[in-house]
Amino acid sequence: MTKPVPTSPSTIGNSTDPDLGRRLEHSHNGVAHSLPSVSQSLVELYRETPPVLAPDGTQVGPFPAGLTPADGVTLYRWLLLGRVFDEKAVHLQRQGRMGTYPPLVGQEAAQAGSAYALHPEDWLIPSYRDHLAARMRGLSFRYTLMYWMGIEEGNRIPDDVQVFTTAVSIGDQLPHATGAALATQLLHEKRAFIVYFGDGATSEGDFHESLNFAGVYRLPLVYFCQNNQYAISTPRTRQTASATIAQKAIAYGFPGERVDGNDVFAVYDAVHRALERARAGEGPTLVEAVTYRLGPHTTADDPSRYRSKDEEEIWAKQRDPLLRLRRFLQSQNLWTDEDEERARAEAVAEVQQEIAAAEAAVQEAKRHPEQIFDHTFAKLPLYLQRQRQEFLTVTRGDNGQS
Ligand SMILES: Cc1ncc(C[n+]2csc(CCOP(=O)(O)OP(=O)(O)O)c2C)c(N)n1
Ligand SMILES: [Mg+2]
Repeated sequence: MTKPVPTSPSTIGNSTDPDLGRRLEHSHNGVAHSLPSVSQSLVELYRETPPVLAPDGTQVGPFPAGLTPADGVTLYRWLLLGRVFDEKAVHLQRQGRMGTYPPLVGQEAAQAGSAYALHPEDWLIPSYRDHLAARMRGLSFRYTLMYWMGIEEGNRIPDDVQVFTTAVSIGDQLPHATGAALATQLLHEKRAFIVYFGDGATSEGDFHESLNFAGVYRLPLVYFCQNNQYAISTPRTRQTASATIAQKAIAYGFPGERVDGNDVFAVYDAVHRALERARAGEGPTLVEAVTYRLGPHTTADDPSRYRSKDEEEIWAKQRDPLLRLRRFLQSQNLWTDEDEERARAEAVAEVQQEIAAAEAAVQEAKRHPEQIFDHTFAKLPLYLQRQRQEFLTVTRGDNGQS
């Protein structure tokens, strides 16, 4: 099913470097010694997932075990829901009804293919762009909207939803995932965790500490990197000199797999196998889903300042994950224009209902900007007391005695 793909053999595995042994001998003060041999074939830890759908929707590989073309219909509905939500959320922000918002457009297949592989007992640990994945795990969009509308109720996840809170601080969620997976292991529970993060997060110390620990303790954890080519304006090529992100797993002693993140079936395949490994006690896996952020980093960003229209068009017109899956389904007579219309209308209805619920919650919460001064310190430091006073004077014209 998968083939080992050597990236740079002479630097990865000593088995592929015939000179290495000779160079290591006599390396210290002329005293002959040799290193213990590496038992694991390092190159075999790296995989590329075989594609299932070509960008034009043609099937080029077998379906992953357990999936049928009919699953494609369910998955397509999810992809469409994600896109409709995204469109509406951006409009809300543009209308001044939401502070800021990080769009997921372009990453629907990566999120849906991975979340679809989870079992009910598994946990999903998101970053801040994983609205569709979280929704698939039962987190209503109203929570995502409340969060970005600025009320903390958005991060109060219902007890029956196995999704962690939104993590905006880059990489923070990775050690959390490690800890949660360790707890599950200590409790002998049969469940897996999947943690979502971006290409930029792989430069954080948290990423390396988390992977190192998980590798040593063989934790039931899937690291799911959506490599969307950018960390705000920093392109992937400036993020790391590694040829791939998946290969970083080799350093921590567990498999890394690179998959076309816009091929929803291939993503499912890679994540499904990684979760099975985790549940079977075989340890973590790093999955790199290669995708593209079609929108801005957030609604406060202007991508035209750091990337070309030509580049965007290639991904939008030739590699759109929705178009790819829809073309496939249509070629199988599994999807019609009427299906599309109906599914879109259903998605719009759901999202509108969620927007209404979120806006009602914001009204009810009766938050005021000065409350940002209230919950960090037991006793507000003098300089913040002054800022609060100044804020109240400017915005309300009162003396701040309230
Ligand atoms: C610790 C930390 N440093 C910097 C930031 C500012 N910041 C917000 S998003 C972002 C880029 C993250 O890129 P990536 O991990 O690729 O995720 P993406 O936004 O592409 O999904 C940065 C640097 C932050 N939120 N947290
Ligand atoms: Mg990124």
